[in-house]
Amino acid sequence: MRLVIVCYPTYGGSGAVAADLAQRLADRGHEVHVISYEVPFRLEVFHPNLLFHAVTIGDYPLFRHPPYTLHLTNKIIEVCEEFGCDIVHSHYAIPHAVSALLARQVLAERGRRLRLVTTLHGTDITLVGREPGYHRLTSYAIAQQDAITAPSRWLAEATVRDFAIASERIAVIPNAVDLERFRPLPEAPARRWLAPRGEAVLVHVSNFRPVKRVEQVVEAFAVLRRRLPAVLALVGDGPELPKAEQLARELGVRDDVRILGQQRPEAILQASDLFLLPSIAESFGLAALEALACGVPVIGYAAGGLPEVVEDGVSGILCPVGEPVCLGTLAANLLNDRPRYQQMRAAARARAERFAPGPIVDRYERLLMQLGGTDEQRAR
Ligand code: GMT
Repeated sequence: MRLVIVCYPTYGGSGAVAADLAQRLADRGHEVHVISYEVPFRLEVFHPNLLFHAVTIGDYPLFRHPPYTLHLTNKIIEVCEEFGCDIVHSHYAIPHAVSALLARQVLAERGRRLRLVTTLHGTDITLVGREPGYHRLTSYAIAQQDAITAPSRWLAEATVRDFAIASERIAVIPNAVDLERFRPLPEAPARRWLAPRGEAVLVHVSNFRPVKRVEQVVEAFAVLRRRLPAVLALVGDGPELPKAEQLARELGVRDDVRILGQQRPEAILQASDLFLLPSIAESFGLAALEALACGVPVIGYAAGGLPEVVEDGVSGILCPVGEPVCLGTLAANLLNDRPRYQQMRAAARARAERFAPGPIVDRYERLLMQLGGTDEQRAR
């Protein structure tokens, strides 16, 4: 296959999933062209069979907001024509699915037939996609795709409900985790640095947007901190981080919070005891899956697609939504019960092994191959 993958490059699940899939399809011999405005944070640029194409944005003074969607569309057309690609796989519907649709129309006029796939990731449906300013066009663009995927049944159902897409049109393909990169590491070097006095290490990894409810990470940590010596590692960066820091000060736990910025999450996860993820709704929770793969149980809310990843009471604990006291209390109880905690660590890794990349990439590959090629090839 020769295909284009369009994604966001920024620190976040959709870019990570897209970059990982691009590399694994390239490893299987497919020619993959990744398009974004920067190199996605998890993409190795010099990967065999994989090329990265940057969308360059003009700065004509008439435009207060440069029209990224048009630049992206033009880039998709250019790459498909130059390299003979006939499939565009968009990650995150807005605006990628719209650009891909427009590119398909333009290329049809020039005698090239494009097939389109969109993987919905979460807020493209649950927050942004529902906004009146986007809703009609997003609905239309999703409906026009040749195939649609979502990482959880929960997100597929939300799309059926809010975007009137027939449920049989959405394939649920979960996120995968690299089980080599994300694995338990006893005596992880970061532990002594984070917790020199042997404190418990709690961790949260995200892009610190409002949907992550980072203030509840801090509230839960403050509850737990009253029960046992502990530190909280915050990995990543984003608009809510200053608020989290301020709240830590107000709750008297700032000295126990390590603000680490963006870095390779596995080094910190391997040094951690529990992962906190109190999001309003994760469509899946790739960060939680990466924690499980490192043997770190997840403490979060029974909301969104998280219960499809974390089994309550087995590989983590899921509290009722919006109850940080429950998160902190149950996390402290768990850490104080060593046999139960050790059992949960083993269950966390075992759970993550159900999301090994091989079979998940097989599913994407099959779906893409069924769409691509000539009508005659597909009929065989
Ligand atoms: O929808 C988003 O917020 C964007 C996306 C990202 O780029 O961070 O995150 C989503 O996609 C991930 C990969 O499929 C999922 O694991 C995350 O749960 C999901 N985030 C949300 O639904 C909030």
